Amino acid sequence: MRVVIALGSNLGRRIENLQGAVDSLFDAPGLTFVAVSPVYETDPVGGPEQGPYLNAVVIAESMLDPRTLLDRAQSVENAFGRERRERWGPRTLDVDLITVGNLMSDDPELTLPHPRAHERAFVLVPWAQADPAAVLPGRGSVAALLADTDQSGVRLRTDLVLEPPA
Ligand code: A4P
Ligand code: MG
Repeated sequence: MRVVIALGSNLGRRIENLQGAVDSLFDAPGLTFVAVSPVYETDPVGGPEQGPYLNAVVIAESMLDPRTLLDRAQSVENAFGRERRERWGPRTLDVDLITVGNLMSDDPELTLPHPRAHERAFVLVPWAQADPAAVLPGRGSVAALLADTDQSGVRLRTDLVLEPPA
């Protein structure tokens, strides 16, 4: 199944946190790298006053079950010093599962597709760059969703590049 993973960081050495996430996600067996998006500097959405984020999207193929993928995402967050203080608050690293194949789930522990992905330019813009034909199950093509989304808070950082996993 195709797996779409969103990465975000607005604390610490942001680009190093994102690169570390790319590397560690693929450290263990079960995930095969497909693509990584460009890096975007994005205005924070929701939550308290906080600094700008770097956001990117990674695409993989996997036969792991979704809970195993969530466990891996959360252990990568924890490895980068993520502290859960307040919802939508600043973080060294956020690793969210955006889609896992065409799976649909309304479990609060793992909602698929990610319940806010369809309206978030900081997810849709990098995703469309990594996979121009991308479709968000239940919502339609990412390109069409983007046409209805304000992208003014999302700026390409041509000076920053994420490498494929080491
Ligand atoms: N959870 C449920 N579904 C999922 C999923 N598909 N992927 C549960 C990952 N986790 C999922 O997440 C809270 C709980 O969501 C987890 O325990 C998991 O079981 P969290 O990472 O602990 O907390 P959070 O990230 O603060 O909450 P949430 O609701 O995931 O926040 P969002 O909606 O992801 O927003 N602005 C910019 N510019 N860039 C950003 O990256 N990120 C956020 C976080 C807010 N504003 C932002 C950005
Ligand atoms: Mg999260």
